[in-house]
Amino acid sequence: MKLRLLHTSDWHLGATLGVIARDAEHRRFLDWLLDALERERVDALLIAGDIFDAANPPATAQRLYYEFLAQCRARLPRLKVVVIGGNHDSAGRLDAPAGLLGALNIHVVGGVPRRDDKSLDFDRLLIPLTDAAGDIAAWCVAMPFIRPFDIGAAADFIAGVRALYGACFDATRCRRQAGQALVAMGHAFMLGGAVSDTERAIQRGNLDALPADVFPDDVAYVALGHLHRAQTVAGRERIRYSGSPLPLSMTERRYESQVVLVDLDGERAEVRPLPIPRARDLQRIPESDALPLEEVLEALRRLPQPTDQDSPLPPLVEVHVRLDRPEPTLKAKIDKALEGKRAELIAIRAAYPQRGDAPLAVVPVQNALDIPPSDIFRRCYQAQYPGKLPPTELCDAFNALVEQVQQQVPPEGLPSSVEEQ
Ligand SMILES: [Mn+2]
Repeated sequence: MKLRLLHTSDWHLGATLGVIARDAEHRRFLDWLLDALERERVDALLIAGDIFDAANPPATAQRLYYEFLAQCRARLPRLKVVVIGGNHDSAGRLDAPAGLLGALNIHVVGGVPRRDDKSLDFDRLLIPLTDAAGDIAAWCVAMPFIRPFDIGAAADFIAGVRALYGACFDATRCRRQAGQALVAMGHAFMLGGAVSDTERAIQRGNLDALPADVFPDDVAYVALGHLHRAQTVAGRERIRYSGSPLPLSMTERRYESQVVLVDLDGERAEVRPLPIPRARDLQRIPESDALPLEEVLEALRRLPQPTDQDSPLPPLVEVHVRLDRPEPTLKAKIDKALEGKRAELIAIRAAYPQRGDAPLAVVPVQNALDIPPSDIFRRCYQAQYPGKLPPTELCDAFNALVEQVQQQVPPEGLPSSVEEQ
């Protein structure tokens, strides 16, 4: 029994970079994805969490999501879609239309589903995937992002997660027949993963990182979300992060965005990454450390002018300047050098070497709310203790607090987190 899956994750619909919305890039990705699903004759699309960038996403982001799902139904009537919630998603918001979407063969699991008696709802966690002939070729364990309150009385977080997955695998083995593959989804931080700066919630440092053996050997493929760089886990080809479809920060600008095609044949899985065309480049000028202003201006003047063949989305540019004194006309000089160029300025970062290793960020097109809370925390600490970095335990505790606040369901009508404001 053969089945083809397409694995993607971490779309972060509604994300911005500075004040620049990413909707146009997301739309291009989703159009490309629809074509790929059709061309590759995919049977099931697995979306492994962080559909949205925030728990309370803007209407434009929700429209992208629902229009994509509608297009899936219109163009690929047989395609099964499985969506799990990530740490950025509101489980409740994702689950609200689950009944309606279920009628359209779109299976959504926003939060760990439980029945009235608090037992796991396996009818929602275990999803049969059917092949072109309509026969069940695989079972998918659709486990969303697991929050501490999901694990109940388990000794620790890892033991709790292991027990949750274990219960699902046991329940699947009861339903599954010979020749049917076992597939798992998850939105989690796995031990040894390569992290970027936009993956919120490295809870309690790396203490909660999951070992790969949470997934037993009879699981043919594990479709993971959370880390934004595409990667395998613990050297195992069939436990993968697809990574996000577009770079969400400057740190991610060189990631090779991809989705993963998985061919299941009984219990064997054949994996083939499919590169995603980049809709818009992110550039740091200069690529090396910050340079003196004149050299930076020269580099900006060398940038190309727009031509007719260009894509309509000019690169997003972050400029790094080394200054030895305040430069009141810095922004004006940079704007002038960029006049008529094919570039959109998102930030100027100025470093004053004599102040030690704490560069002062000049953020002309952002407001304070776009600065990550961890940055603000570090700056406050350094204002009190000049030249010192806050200890790791203190940063972990602060990040855990931020995470708690951001995951709280906001009162009606209020934005849920700082990104929303
Ligand atoms: Mn993410």
